[in-house]
Amino acid sequence: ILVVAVTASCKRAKDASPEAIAQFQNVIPKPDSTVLEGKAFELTKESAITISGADIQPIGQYLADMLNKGTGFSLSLKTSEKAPESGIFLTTASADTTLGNEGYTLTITSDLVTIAGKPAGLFYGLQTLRQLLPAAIEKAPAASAQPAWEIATGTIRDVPLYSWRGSMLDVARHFFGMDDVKRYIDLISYYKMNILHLHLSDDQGWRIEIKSWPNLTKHGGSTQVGGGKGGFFTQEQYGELVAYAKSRFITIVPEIDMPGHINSALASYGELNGGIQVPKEGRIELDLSSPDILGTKTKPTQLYTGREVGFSTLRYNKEETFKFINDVVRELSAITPGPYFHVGGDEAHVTKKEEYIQFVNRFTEIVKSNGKKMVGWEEVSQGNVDSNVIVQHWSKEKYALEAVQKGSLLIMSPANKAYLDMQYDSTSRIGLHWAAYIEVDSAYNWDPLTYSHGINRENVLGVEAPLWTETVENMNDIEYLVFPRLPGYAELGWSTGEKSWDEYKVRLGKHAPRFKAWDIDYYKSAKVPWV
Ligand code: TNX
Repeated sequence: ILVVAVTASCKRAKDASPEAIAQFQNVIPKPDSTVLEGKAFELTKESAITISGADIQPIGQYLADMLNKGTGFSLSLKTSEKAPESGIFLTTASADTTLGNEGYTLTITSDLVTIAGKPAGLFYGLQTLRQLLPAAIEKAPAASAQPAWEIATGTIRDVPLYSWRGSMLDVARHFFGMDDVKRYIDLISYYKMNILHLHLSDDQGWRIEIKSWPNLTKHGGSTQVGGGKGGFFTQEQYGELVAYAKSRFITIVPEIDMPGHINSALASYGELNGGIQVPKEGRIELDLSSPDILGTKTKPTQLYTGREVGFSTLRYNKEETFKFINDVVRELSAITPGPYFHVGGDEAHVTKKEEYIQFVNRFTEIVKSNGKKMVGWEEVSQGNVDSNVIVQHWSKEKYALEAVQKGSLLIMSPANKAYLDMQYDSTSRIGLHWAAYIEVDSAYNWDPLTYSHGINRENVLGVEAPLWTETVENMNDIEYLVFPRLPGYAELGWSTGEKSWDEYKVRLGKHAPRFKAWDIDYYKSAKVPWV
């Protein structure tokens, strides 16, 4: 007995370093409850990762890959339903029935780190664990790799506030390829977002292959704002993005913007044209000898490379148009495992109001008959929307209220708070400012619940921060506008309880070493105390 006691006392855990304790306080989004104990857990090359069952093997492997990359270790996976004595344990068996699908508990003792929850919860728990480690974990190790990585002991219990925590990437105004979209997925997943809304079509470009209407990408995808070469995803590539997102518990929401914002389709198939004039500045004059536009029955429009909105519309009085819509929704739905299909519906300024409403009603039927739940920008609330439709609020309160009265759930994306393409201030090198200048504090200082009047908690599905890309040409541009605002949107979507910019900005400032480790070209706002 004496020997046991001596052994135990020798093993008594040492205290955590001030750095490890600080990491515990700096998690974004802020966890629901955090209890710091302050001893030290050490991750070494001997640490094993144990998973409770084969069903969560990919999550275990994601964790192993992340840790091995950062530490230079070769940690491997074991499977056991029973908690091991040491190392890291991921388990889907949790006594806490209030965690839901996305909640988790993270318990760190000096010997063992345990994450418990459903698969999505485990994934979010390991993102938290990642933030408890030093920022150096995010980079391949230097030659002088450290032998032990410390985490402070304590307990975190965490459940998200909203089920829709998203960002939108506009790949239509400028096209972004596979690597960029994957990086975007990685970046948003780090902050526990679960939705990537891809804006796949607009006046300037059509970015997803539709096999029954091949000219959409062949011709309609051939340019972009400013006249660059554009591009598109094949259906196979799109499937790869969907799978990549899924492995990070992100659902892709595809958007085909209709009946406006549609010039790239009208340029590809003239019979769809509702009779428009393409703005002179930015249009590519028609080359009638081009094989791309031969074979179309009606004269197509010119391709458009400018930045104006609201000038195009599908032709309403023709069944061919609805065949087109159904073909697009059918093909894209078939390669989209997620439950949603976004039909756009915004800024259809040249569509007659009665026709607009009929379009929305037809979209509702078509999307439903293809097995998806319809999402639309707020203007769609003028149609026969109901609880089967999700409405994305971006500008006018009356539309948000109309949607709520009709029973639709809202996604909150108010342009003057949540638009990632808005400039920070008048000196920002890219971005627009029609809705507002959005400094990092302003991006954080609003409440999705009280932003619009007359809206209750049960009406709000969540928060989404869209990045429109008229002025965004490459990944550096994306990163400059998205960081450091995105972690704030993630926190508004995830964290319960009072929010204070003064408290948040300190945590945000402490993420600078992580941004640097990922080579993110972030905006160094003077409002944030960067470390
Ligand atoms: C408005 S917001 C748009 C987009 C533009 C954006 C630029 C919305 C639903 N439509 O077409 O890209 O402003 O900020």
